[in-house]
Amino acid sequence: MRIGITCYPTYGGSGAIATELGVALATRGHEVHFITYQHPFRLPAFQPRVYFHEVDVGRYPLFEYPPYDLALAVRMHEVVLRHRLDLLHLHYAIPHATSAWIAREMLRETGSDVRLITTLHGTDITIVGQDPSFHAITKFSIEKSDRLTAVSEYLRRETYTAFGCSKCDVEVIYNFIDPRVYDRERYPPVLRSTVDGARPVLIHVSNFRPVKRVRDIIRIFARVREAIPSVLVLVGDGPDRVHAEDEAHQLGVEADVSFLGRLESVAPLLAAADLFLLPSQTESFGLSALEALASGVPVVASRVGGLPEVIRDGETGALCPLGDVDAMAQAAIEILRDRKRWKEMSRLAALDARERFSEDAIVGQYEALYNRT
Ligand code: GMT
Repeated sequence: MRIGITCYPTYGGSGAIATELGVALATRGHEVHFITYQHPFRLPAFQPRVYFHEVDVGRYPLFEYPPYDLALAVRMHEVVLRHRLDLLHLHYAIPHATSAWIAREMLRETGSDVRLITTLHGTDITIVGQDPSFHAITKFSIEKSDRLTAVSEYLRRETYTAFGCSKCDVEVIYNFIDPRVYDRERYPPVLRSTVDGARPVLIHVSNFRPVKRVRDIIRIFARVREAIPSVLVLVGDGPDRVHAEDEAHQLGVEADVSFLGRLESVAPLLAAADLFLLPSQTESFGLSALEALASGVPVVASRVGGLPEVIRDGETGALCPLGDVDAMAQAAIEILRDRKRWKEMSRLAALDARERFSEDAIVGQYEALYNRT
């Protein structure tokens, strides 16, 4: 098949999964065309059958807000025609599903067509899509898609609740990991040699948006550190990084907190970590948690959104009430203190991630969906 994929190319779960799906589809013989404004951050430099088409919005002094949605629609229209694409797979509804609908209307004017599949990832439904400025266009655009998928049961339910979508048939296709990449045994202990090798390593990876509650991460760590000498490694960057830095300073734990910034490959770091923290306000799936579990790292998280579908409470990690820093710290201490229990959790986490979220099985589900569309 010839498949167009549009996603946010920047640091984040939806762009990561869209890119990995595209690469996996190309490995299976499909031709894949990424259409977006930047080279997706997880796209390797060269991959047979993978192409990248950059969307250029241009600049004109009249535009305070250059119309990216329209430039994207025009590029989609052009790429579909030139490369005879069978379908466009849109990751994150806004504005991708809307631009794709415009492109398809343009194609239909001249007797061509393309099928549209939209994958809902999270805040496109739970936050941005519910903003009055975007609600009507989100509902319209998802209803115009030929197929809709959501990355968790939770997100599927939220879609019906938020949009009352009588015309939508939302299918759940979970996010996935490549078990060869997220493998504890595979990497040399780089992280261990930079932090004090004997202390447990707590880790968090995200885009540091308010939804991640990064201050809570520092507060949890400060409590854990009082009970167990340990270190915290933070990977990623975003608007709330500065708040996390302030909190670390105020709580006097900054010497044991490392801010590594954005990194392309997190698997080697996860392989050296002991515990992943994800106290998010909401999380439709939590791809970073899945990557940690697959790497044998138990996850302590808030019991919100789709996280209970990914983390098995008491078996592969712990789920605590939202904002309950004390409960999360206590859960972390209990897991880290008992090495035998940690080992069992680590083993189960890697096993469960492979059994339920392996790339092969999930990419097969997308292929089956494409064939039905
Ligand atoms: O929705 C967002 O704010 C960002 C989005 C992204 O692009 O990273 O994250 C969402 O999609 C991920 C991939 O499906 C999920 O793992 C995240 O849980 C989800 N984020 C939220 O629901 C906050």
